[in-house]
Amino acid sequence: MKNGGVYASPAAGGDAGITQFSVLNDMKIDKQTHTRQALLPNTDKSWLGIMGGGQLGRMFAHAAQAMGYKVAVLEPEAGCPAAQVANHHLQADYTDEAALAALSKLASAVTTEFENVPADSLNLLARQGFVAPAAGCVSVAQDRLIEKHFFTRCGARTGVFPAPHWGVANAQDVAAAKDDLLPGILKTARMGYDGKGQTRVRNREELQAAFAAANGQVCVLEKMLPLAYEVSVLVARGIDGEAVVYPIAENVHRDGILFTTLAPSPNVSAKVAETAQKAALDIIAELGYVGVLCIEFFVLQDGSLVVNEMAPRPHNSGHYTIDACVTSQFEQQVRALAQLPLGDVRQHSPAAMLNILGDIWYDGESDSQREPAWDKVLALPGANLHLYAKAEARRGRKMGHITFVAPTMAEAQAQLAKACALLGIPGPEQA
Ligand code: AIR
Repeated sequence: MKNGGVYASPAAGGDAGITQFSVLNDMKIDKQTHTRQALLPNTDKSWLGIMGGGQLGRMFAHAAQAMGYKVAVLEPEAGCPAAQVANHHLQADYTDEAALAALSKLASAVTTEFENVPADSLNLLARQGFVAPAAGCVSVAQDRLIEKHFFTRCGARTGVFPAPHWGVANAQDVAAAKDDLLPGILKTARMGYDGKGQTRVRNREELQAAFAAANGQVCVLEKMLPLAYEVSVLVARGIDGEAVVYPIAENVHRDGILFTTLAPSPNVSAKVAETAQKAALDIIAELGYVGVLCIEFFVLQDGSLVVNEMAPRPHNSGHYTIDACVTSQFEQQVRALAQLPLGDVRQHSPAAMLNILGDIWYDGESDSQREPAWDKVLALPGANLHLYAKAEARRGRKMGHITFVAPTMAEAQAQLAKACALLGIPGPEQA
């Protein structure tokens, strides 16, 4: 997540764990709580708009169309995954005012599938129609420093805090970072997802080098914590303040990219699950957020919870909801956007989701490409294949996912392991 931004000058001092940027104290969130004015499907006006044309937009469009809505996508890339299925594609930059006006004219309500869509564009759209999540909410999630400040503020209520951290905007900030924050991870505050813009730093020299490599971008140094595992909580809130929370999911990353999600989390204790779900509900209410929000937490080796980051949209770790829950995260987003009652979040089967990255199109180190053996994967019991139809399979690029549903988690995990073997992906035990 997170993109190019504006900060006031850093105030002197500040504790590690609380950012030192004075602008953050001026953060205002315009809470949305109104009575519902449902946009019903199946009429001439039943158009929903999406900013961004990737896989999340594509799966949103599938859900919206299944319910009788038409979908318009604003995205600069021709033939992108969402445009291939949308009813209309406005091929333009996210800041193109004529395209934004055209989107407003067509769609009664607009959402975003990519947090790097400029908040100004969402604000512009909000002058003409309903936008969810609102620009103010998206901008909190676009910037790691603002986000951490917000989480720290919520901590009084949730009892869950972010990792100790320090904002780094210049050489003085590098020098002033407390030793206790090292070893740490230096992350660019804005622009970056799937591990992009993150560097591990063991000491101050490495911190200096990593900050220099960030080319003047504002960064945040986070203390490295003794993690046991990572979980995420998907929540959704309607415009009337009604909120729902999905079962807690457990995530494994490889090279900064989500590898697998198991839901419900096999490791989490009932107490930790309840704390995380309650924190997620507190956070979404505090934001006055409308739509689907995903919040990632670390569970530390001592069992305590740390809030990591949030995504103001459906999330990769929530893809299992398509095949394993009564209401998928994408249908939930449609419902929130159309101001309909939220759907049942009940999970009817344990689920194990495997991400499919572009790497498996390549034969070893060579540049030649081939289509993976989907027929073999689909012969596995409980396999649900989702491919995003991206024009180019690049190494490390998310091309699809497979969700295995089964009567037990152990069976779902066993099928996932077999799929890894068939596709030439090192399995869950071969980290
Ligand atoms: N996305 C949004 N934030 C994080 C991710 N992964 C999804 C969105 C976006 C797409 O990834 O759907 O449009 C971009 O994928 P790519 O492979 O083109 O970088």
